[in-house]
Amino acid sequence: MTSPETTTETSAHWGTFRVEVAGDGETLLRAWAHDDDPDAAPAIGNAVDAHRHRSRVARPAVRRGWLDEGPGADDRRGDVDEPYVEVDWDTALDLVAAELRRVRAEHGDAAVFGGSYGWGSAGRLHHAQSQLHRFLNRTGGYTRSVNDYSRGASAVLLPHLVGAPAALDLRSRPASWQHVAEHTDLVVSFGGLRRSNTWVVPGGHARHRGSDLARRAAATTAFVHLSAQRDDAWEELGAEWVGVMPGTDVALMLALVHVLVVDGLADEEFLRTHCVGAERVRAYVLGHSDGVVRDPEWAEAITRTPAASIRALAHRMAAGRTLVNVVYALQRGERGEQPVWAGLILAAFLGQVGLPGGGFAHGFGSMGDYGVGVAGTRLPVLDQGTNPVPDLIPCARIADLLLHPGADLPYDGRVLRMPDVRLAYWAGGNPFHHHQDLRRLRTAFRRLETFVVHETHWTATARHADVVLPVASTLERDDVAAGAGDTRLRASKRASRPYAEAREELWILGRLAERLGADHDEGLDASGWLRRMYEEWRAAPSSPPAPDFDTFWAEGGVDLPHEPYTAGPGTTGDGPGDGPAFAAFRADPVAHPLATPSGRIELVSSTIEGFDLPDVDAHATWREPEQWWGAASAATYDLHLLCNQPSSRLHSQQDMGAASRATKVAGREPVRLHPDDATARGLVDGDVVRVRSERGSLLAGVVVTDALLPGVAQMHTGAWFDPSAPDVADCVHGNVNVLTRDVPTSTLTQATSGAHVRVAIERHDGPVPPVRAHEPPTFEARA
Ligand SMILES: Nc1nc2c(c(=O)[nH]1)N[C@H]1C(S)=C(S)[C@@H](COP(=O)(O)OP(=O)(O)OC[C@H]3O[C@@H](n4cnc5c(=O)[nH]c(N)nc54)[C@H](O)[C@@H]3O)O[C@H]1N2
Ligand SMILES: Nc1nc2c(c(=O)[nH]1)N[C@H]1C(S)=C(S)[C@@H](COP(=O)(O)OP(=O)(O)OC[C@H]3O[C@@H](n4cnc5c(=O)[nH]c(N)nc54)[C@H](O)[C@@H]3O)O[C@H]1N2
Ligand SMILES: [Mo]
Repeated sequence: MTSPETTTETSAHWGTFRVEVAGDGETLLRAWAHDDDPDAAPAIGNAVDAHRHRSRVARPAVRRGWLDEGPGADDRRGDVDEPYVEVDWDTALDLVAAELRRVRAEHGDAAVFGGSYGWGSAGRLHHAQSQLHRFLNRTGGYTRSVNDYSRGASAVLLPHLVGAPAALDLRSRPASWQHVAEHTDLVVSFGGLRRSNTWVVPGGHARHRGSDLARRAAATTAFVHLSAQRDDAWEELGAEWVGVMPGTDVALMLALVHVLVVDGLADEEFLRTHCVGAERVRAYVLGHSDGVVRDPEWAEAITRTPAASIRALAHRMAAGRTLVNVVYALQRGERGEQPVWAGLILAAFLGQVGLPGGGFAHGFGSMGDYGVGVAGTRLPVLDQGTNPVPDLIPCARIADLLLHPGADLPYDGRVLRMPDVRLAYWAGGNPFHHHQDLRRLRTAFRRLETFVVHETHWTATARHADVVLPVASTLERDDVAAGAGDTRLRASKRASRPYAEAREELWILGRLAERLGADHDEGLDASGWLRRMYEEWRAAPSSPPAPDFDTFWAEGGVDLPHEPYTAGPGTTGDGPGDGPAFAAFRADPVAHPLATPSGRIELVSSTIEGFDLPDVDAHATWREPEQWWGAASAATYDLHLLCNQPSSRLHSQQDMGAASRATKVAGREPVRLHPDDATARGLVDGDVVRVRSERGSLLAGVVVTDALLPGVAQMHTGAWFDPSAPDVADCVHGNVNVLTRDVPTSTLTQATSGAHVRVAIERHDGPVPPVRAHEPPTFEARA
């Protein structure tokens, strides 16, 4: 007899939702929004298909070539036809343990790369990277990675310009939406204010309140968004669109500064008392240093934004309380730190940094926890221990690391020596989704001796691994979940038994540690760990009053104290939401200096100037991106392709689900084109096209729309890599990262530049190969 269906609450990066599981304890019947969530994400619609999809990893699997011939560089890694052999857990764990022992003994602990960048799943205990790092730390350490793909360039730049504490405020304690509603006349956003992006918060989000707060702000505040896409801002904001070509915002910002300077609108007093370097910036925009006047006419030629619009915008910005917002995407390009720097310079010339609702923001429209306030508490954590290995790379330099062991890498004024990595261990990320130039990445991974991957699904990354270990999904395990700025710490309860032989990472790494003579799980299973983490959190002085674990679990969560506003010492009293560092600094820059060499905002950074880098100057400057150089290349690759975040999924996660599939065109990732560009190529809606860059090619399905500027095309990231018909295209499903260039933002920041790439688009005539991205590999008997 089967028991009746059960309903459970679960947490994902795209929010809390409910699922119903059939009496077999296995079949997911449906998934739907939580009543508590006023703006639930469509990605919930992927859960049912993803749960028992044929692409789930069922059993530990070992790549045939590696199993038969042992560890070593291998060009078969990642081949669609490369078979896997399923083995039992003991065999798989023995193989991985022996290989870790061998690599550490022969090549040292730095030969193990465990950076393992990626989003994995929500949940404080089963967070895949935390689990992996803890395990690797306890067994000798590993080469790690720092920063992220999200805002890797800003993370390095901003501490130089405003000091680390204020940079942290810009990241997590910015002006809130309420603040904007109360104080701000005009929000000028470089990059769209995309509602879809705010459905996502790392770690989870009990209630998506941002959209309601934004709607309320729209009643009192005007919004302008500068983007190559008209529909890049959430409709209810009523934002005015100003078109700008991708990658050119710095020119536009410099021209705005130019207008402020020549029309006497700059806040000279603020620049004198709170900033350093205004004189040099002024000389630069006026062309005193090199004869190039950065006025609106100069900018129009680069940005295609009419000079008159630029002039009018500058005057509007100076007329009231203005917040300059730069979305993350802008710094995911060549010299990606420059638009962030120029945006801050623009805000400084307006003189409103530190005033409620004025100044500079970096994240509205990028992430759901931005501007919704902060949780007045820390969250439960799994102790990762310490890593005895000092070696590191910025995460977006993964291919360089594998291709150039021993080479030097300039980074943030230092030189990193890249270690000789032999084994990479990945849990909770999908580099064959997130990294650029997948052909190059594949070459890099083929040089490894061993690649171990934990996955729920047979992603492209799993398909490149030598050993794949199946992991239980969020729906298949108990956890506690919350994101930064969350309003509730939730019990995220197991809804279904794990698929086939999938196991929790806690168990997998616990058994591996035993084989290596170490202790990972301290004898506790998940329920023991959850109790311990929760009770340690509850006992901490900074934690709110909370019931004991059993009560918390039975009640399904505990509400967290929430500060919609943040106030710091020495705030102006003008409003409660002053970012703590900036408000205090504004009120008294001598008593509350920023943590920069000058104590002020460094429009010119003497530190960065001292690094003497070939591609970064002492202040933000405009230089034409390298990939635009060369008339031949510009003529061949005549469209700018924007590669931005998908609306109906998180990155590549659950791409096989119904919500994601519903967005596909001709079964492939859509590419959007302006009608002029479509007509010039004889394309109509639904056509299959080949999109080519100097790095690779893909097939995509055409959507014609006048929401784009002519000359600009757009695709979302996250379609699963499908290299099954290489004679037709490098990816027949539409993963944009076969097109993007694996060049760093700069020698200062070494972050990803994948947000845009120049491409050619043409109709694909001839047979259209089937999409095989979501098929598992072929399995063979061990023999
Ligand atoms: N061209 C271009 N590229 C980009 C971007 C762009 O704008 N343009 N954006 C970049 C950005 S900002 C980011 S953050 C990255 C995102 O890159 P990733 O974070 O790598 O992408 P995800 O698809 O979220 O990958 C997470 C993987 O973890 C797996 N997973 C889920 N739960 C678990 C678990 O419990 N255990 C284990 N072991 N695995 C689990 C999922 O199946 C999935 O394959 O992409 C970057 N790439
Ligand atoms: N639904 C959903 N939400 C997500 C994610 C997801 O995968 N799905 N991913 C999350 C993650 S990890 C991150 S880091 C954030 C990323 O947040 P963002 O980086 O803000 O997101 P994107 O969608 O990549 O880019 C936002 C918009 O910026 C515009 N843009 C791109 N380049 C330029 C430029 O050079 N100039 C101007 N003016 N505009 C430009 C594009 O038109 C694009 O639509 O999103 C998060 N939110
Ligand atoms: Mo990200």
